[in-house]
Amino acid sequence: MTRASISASETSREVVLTCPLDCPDACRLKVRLVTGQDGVERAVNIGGDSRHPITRGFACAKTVHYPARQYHPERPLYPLKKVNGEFVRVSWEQALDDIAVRLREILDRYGPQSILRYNYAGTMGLREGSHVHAFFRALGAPELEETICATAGSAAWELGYGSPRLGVDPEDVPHARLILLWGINSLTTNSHLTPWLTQARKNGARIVHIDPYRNKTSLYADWHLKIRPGTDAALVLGLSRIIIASGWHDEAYLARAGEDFGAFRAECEAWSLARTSDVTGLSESEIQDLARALGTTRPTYIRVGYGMTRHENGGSNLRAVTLLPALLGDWQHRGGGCTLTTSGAFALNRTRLGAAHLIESATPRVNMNELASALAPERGVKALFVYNCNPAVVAPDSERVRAGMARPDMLTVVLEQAMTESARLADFVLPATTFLEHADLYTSYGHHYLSYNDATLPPSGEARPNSWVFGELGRRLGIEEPSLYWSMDELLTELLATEHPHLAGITPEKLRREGSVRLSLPERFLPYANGAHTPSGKVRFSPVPRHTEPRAQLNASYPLRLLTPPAHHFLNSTYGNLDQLTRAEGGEPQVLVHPEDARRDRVTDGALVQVQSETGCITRRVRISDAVQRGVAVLEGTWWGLSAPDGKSVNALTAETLTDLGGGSTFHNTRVRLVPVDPDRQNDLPHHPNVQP
Ligand SMILES: Nc1nc2c(c(=O)[nH]1)N[C@H]1C(S)=C(S)[C@@H](COP(=O)(O)OP(=O)(O)OC[C@H]3O[C@@H](n4cnc5c(=O)[nH]c(N)nc54)[C@H](O)[C@@H]3O)O[C@H]1N2
Ligand SMILES: Nc1nc2c(c(=O)[nH]1)N[C@H]1C(S)=C(S)[C@@H](COP(=O)(O)OP(=O)(O)OC[C@H]3O[C@@H](n4cnc5c(=O)[nH]c(N)nc54)[C@H](O)[C@@H]3O)O[C@H]1N2
Ligand code: SF4
Ligand SMILES: [Mo]
Repeated sequence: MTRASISASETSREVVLTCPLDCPDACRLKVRLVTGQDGVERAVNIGGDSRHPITRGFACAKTVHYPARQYHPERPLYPLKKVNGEFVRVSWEQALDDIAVRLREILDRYGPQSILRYNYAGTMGLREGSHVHAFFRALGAPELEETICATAGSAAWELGYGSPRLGVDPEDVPHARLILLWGINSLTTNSHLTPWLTQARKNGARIVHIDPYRNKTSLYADWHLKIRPGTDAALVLGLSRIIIASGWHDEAYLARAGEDFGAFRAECEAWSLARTSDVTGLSESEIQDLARALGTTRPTYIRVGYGMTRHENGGSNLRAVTLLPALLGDWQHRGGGCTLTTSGAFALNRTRLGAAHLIESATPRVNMNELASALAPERGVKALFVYNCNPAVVAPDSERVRAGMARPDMLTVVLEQAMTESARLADFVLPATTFLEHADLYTSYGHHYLSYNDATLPPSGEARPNSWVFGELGRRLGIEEPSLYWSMDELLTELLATEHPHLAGITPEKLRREGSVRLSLPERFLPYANGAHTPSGKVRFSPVPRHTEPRAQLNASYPLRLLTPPAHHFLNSTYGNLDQLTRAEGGEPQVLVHPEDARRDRVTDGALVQVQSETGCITRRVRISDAVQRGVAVLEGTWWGLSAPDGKSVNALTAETLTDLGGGSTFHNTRVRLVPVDPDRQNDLPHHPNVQP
């Protein structure tokens, strides 16, 4: 239904709500709601709020399609129970009673360590995303270490700067005169930074993109440096050697606010221009030009992404980059410095969020990147609860994850808004409400506005918020922990119960009234102008970041490094079931290969190939392109396996290998080879309904 087709008997209104998705922008969305002749109100149109300083009137290419997701014909609207391999509709009473009985048996026989939650940031809402963990913590279930995305970056940042992790205010970016977009495809993954970058460029800034392949951000930037994957620390050390030798570093800042700079300076000595060029794949003149630009342009703003951390040594690589603004003193200038995340500025009182106060040092822990192994029968997990997450697609070693979820002796419960491949593997699918249907509080990791959404639409079908489901299960199991049953109001009051200056004047009433409220930051927010939050109060250069080659080196058997970065039209696997968005991404997942690699491996443009790694094998169509460099293949997007020729996720190839810091994921670490699929055998591949003809 479009606006023009609203007839006289229909009424419409507009609300402004925060986008709940895992994206730094946390946009304020203008949602047009129309009440049809059937009396049911529906969201028909989504755009950006023009009054919001960050959203600036546009939603991204993905979320304008949210109504199609909300009303997707396959959205689960009733509880489903798998009986003899088929889903049958059951009542909530029956689903919850059955699950509670099974849980009681499992608890009595195997104890709480046999019950695992698996969740991530399908919603960024603090209630439906984080607070619901209270159920598992009250049971004493294992703690899930939420490492799939950000912990390598967090650990790297905290080594240098301590906690909380603070970043440059995006609204200050127009003051920068040199901008490095380093290991981030920001036009895709942080699109509401773009207007600030463009403003800076109008003010005279030069924009550089440092990324192994050419994507939207490289085309937007003034200069693209096609760095070899996993070599960012080498580049930083090589640049720093030139900067220090030229006297471009800020000695006064380093003396006042730096710790152990001498050790860093000594490490740089080993990085001659020739060696840096050899390791990074950049030319000597590229490195020299970048060093000069960095050394002589103040303020310099560096936007780093989590992307570059997804390598074996990704923590050290990111850490090296984040030290540059301390070397150059950029933190003292408005618009200068580095942003990994702005999330640390949201100084909420999180002590009892998700009943975190119940976690004990003896509580067993499961690193979420190691789900495939955690679900092996001998590990003793008997019940798996998945919410806000799609592990059958997004977790490493996804074929083994799928096998674990499907174990006949495993109770697998999936709370979902979409009939994902994870949901299809479940014993129970519990229909979840969307952000249009439940209230929540949202922080951001790309700006400094805290926002609140009311529940706007009634739930579709019998969908229920995650918080309702875990409250109902808690009652059935006799859980007495009060925080599990908190209302939105109670949680809001708790989270805002702090004297922290960033939250001064922010009350539940103000949030309700205004929807989105800027944190009470100082007029000039220069978080590390005088040091950091380490024990010494200084930016720590030791342990010195070093360059290390990955253990899994390329060789004749595995000549390509596979990168699997985000797609422009999906948000992780969210939106991967909408035809209009899979079409915009080319209809099916494709592997980008450099012409010379294609020639060597005898693969042709448009042909199907097997992509083989040490973990698994998938079938994909080849796109030959010089957007990638030699020795690197790129598969954009965590597509639904259902959209691929073989039904598998790209993560059938990726391994549980953890990063050097923070136990993070290594999605860009995989070495692969390509094996052409015999054209005569291409028709033998199983047919999958999502593949576009
Ligand atoms: N459209 C869209 N937006 C998204 C997402 C999405 O799926 N789609 N996902 C959201 C989520 S969950 C996150 S965590 C964020 C960030 O999501 P990330 O996956 O961290 O993506 P980026 O930060 O953009 O970084 C990806 C870029 O890093 C590059 N890269 C890979 N290895 C290296 C390396 O060794 N060195 C350097 N310099 N670069 C490297 C890749 O080529 C790619 O261009 O984006 C969020 N926004
Ligand atoms: N190969 C490869 N794999 C990757 C990445 C990569 O770059 N390459 N990126 C990684 C990164 S950075 C991340 S963050 C993870 C993300 O992985 P996930 O956190 O799994 O993110 P999504 O794939 O978007 O799936 C989120 C699911 O949550 C559901 N959901 C949303 N809101 C709610 C709600 O309120 N209630 C319930 N019950 N469900 C809800 C959505 O319908 C959706 O199916 O993937 C990782 N996987
Ligand atoms: S996904 Fe990101 S860019 Fe798109 S509307 Fe949501 S917050 Fe904004
Ligand atoms: Mo992420």
